[in-house]
Amino acid sequence: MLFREVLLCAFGALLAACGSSAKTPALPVAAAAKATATEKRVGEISGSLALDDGEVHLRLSVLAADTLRLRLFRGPERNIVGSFAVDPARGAASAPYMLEDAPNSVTLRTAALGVRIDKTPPFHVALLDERGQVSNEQAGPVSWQAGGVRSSWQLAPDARVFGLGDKARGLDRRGQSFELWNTDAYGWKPDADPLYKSIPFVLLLDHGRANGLFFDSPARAQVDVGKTDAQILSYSSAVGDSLDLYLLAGPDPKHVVSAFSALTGRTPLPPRWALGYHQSRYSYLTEKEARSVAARLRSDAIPSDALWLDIDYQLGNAPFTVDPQAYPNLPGMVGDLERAGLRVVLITDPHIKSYQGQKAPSGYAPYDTGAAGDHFLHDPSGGFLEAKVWPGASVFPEFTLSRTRTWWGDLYRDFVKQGVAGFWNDMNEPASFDETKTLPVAAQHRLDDGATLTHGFVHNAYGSLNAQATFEGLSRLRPNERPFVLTRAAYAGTQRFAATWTGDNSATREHLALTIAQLANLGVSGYAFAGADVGGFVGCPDQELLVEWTELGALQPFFRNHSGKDTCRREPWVHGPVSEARIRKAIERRYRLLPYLYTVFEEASRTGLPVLRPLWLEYPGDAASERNANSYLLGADLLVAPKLVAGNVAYVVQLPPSGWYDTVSEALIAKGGPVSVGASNDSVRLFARAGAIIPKQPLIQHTDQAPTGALELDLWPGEPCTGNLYLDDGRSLDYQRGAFRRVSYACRAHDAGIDISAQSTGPFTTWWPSTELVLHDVRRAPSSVVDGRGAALRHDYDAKRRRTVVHLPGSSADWSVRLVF
Ligand code: MIG
Repeated sequence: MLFREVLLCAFGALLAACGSSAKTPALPVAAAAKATATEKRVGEISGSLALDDGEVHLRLSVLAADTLRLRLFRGPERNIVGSFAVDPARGAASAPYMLEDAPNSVTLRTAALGVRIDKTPPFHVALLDERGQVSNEQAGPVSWQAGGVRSSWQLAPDARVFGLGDKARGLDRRGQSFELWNTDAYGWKPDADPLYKSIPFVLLLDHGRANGLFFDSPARAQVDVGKTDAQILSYSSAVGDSLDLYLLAGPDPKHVVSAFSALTGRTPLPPRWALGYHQSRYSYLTEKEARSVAARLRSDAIPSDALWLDIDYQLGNAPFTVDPQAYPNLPGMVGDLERAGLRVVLITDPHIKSYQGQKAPSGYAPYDTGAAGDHFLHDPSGGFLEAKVWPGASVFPEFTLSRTRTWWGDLYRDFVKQGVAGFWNDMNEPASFDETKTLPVAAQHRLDDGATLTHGFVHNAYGSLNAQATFEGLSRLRPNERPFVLTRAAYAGTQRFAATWTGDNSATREHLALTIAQLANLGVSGYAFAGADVGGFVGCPDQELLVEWTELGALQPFFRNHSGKDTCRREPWVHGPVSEARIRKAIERRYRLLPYLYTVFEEASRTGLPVLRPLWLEYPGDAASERNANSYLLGADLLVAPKLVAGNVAYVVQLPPSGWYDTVSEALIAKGGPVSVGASNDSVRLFARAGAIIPKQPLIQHTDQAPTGALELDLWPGEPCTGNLYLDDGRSLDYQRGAFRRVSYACRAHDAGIDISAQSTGPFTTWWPSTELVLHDVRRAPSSVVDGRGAALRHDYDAKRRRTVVHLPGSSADWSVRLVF
């Protein structure tokens, strides 16, 4: 649907046009494969390599040097199912490749990976790495079972498997089997499955070398990661008789992540306010209550950017309505809160209250216009399919139709006019109160081209299409603003449209710890903007858990305190001033780090590297990092190591094998490894990469406030010594037309001292009146500190903390400094 088959370099043009790229390594000379009249043939059909045996057909296409698409299907080639995941914006790509046609096999290789396929059925496939060596191969032929397909791959003895979105149970997926079937999993336990999202992508990491497999189908499927047979990873889907598999190149795991996110799209740069602290609850029942929470956030000086309204602001829980008794002046409240620097985010579930073919008595546009425009999913009789959800009997938008997505997006017009800043797409698995918790699998969804697909096939993409409709609607309604959408259900590629969270978790330590594995795996599965309900949705966090969850949540990409109905309150102040002070401090730490965090988000939007990174992504091949589910990296330069267990106790952190600074003691741990963190009044210890230059800002209460004071640069000595800062207006799309500034920092030690420099590109105006350069681990006071023109700079040396602070006057982002000792 969204995907066009790419045109490849024609074989004839291979050596001339395609093979001329300087990047193409010398490969065995290709002999163009020739189609024969026999039953089995090797040839090129519309740009793909094709193998057919009358019953089973194989198609291989090169999408990029690091991305091959392998399709196997039975019967005639049908074109109905495009991809619900692949980013259409990536365009029709191609890459140079070489083909070797041997008597029994055909080998296709790009600069980054390849495949060798047996010419005889069942067309055994081996995956080759950039050197042409087998990196993985099918563990058996693709098999066709009752209306479905099964594909199995070998698992090397030491291979670890990551990805699959936010599936629970831990970091490494090996030894587990997962069901891909988006489900409303209220109160899910740490070993629960399935959950709300299905991202059929796995990254295999074997002794530091990685490759990736993406099984592109939204149908219900099972991914068995060495559970049934320790040496086999299998994907089996019970619906759909074709396999659509993307092979992604390593060998660096970052490369796999980047290739997968190039294919399915990157998390766009969020509006800056969305990186702030979000306060939510199911529900702030009245306008009075919502206003008083907002007022308290400000009067208690809790930095915050958004207040969320859950389903009780609506009339009878019907999406796009407002209960005039509960919220007599929602637009007024939105305006008042915005003036106080708090955005309002509203929930808008996908189900639409049904009036069973009648006009809603007092008019309910979502139903009336949806029914008139035939925008709801049909039941077999041709009427609208109904299921019970929060508003009672409800109908479900046909998000598979582009005209319905447009209609849906337009439903946001009034809220957008009133200044509502963001929207929350909950319940979009889709959830229903039916026994199956969703819609009948036999229901037929309509597609733009007139074809239909069963709900059983489309199911896992429904929430993604809902998020897409919302995102695209907001983009039309506020053309030059970055939309903010939160979705609960997701499929591969949903990161292009929305942030996400892990649904109805619980207020337990186990759930707190699990946020790391979940968000890390979501990150490598394309999802950079993700979080978990701070405090846990179900149950009641005690004072210690709420404080410590806030301390950790403040260092995760999406940071929202949210709680279930009838659970105890968990706004920052509920446990009294001592715990509120710690919560405030945790939130303040995030706000001071916003320049760094925003820079990491910008990197994610460009490269697909996640904001929250498992240690192995930066340190592949380090066995301890591959196992470490208790710490993670925020960007490449900060390592977040929470205590996790209850009690004010010491704990051990396993640092990856490079130099790290404990940012509290400022001690250097030169080679990484285990390090003990003593008991303290802070459950999270931050370590900085030796060689990092980390930008920070003075405290603000919300992101519309310009920081007053110096830009602070924390310099932790080491090699290589680098840092980045990205700036723009934080809200518009002007940065796509050049309105940004990117600063690169570097430092270099030499015999006499150290040189530090900042170089920027782009016109965006800096906000700071001066820069404060904080050099850590400086053993004695410098004898001189001068700028690039040789003028002396003011500096202070703190012998006790071994710090030198250099003051650079002015707002410039380009300078150099020399310290001589
Ligand atoms: O069936 O809107 O996960 O965050 O507060 C419950 C009410 C529906 C589930 C979401 C939760 C939200 C709640 N929703």
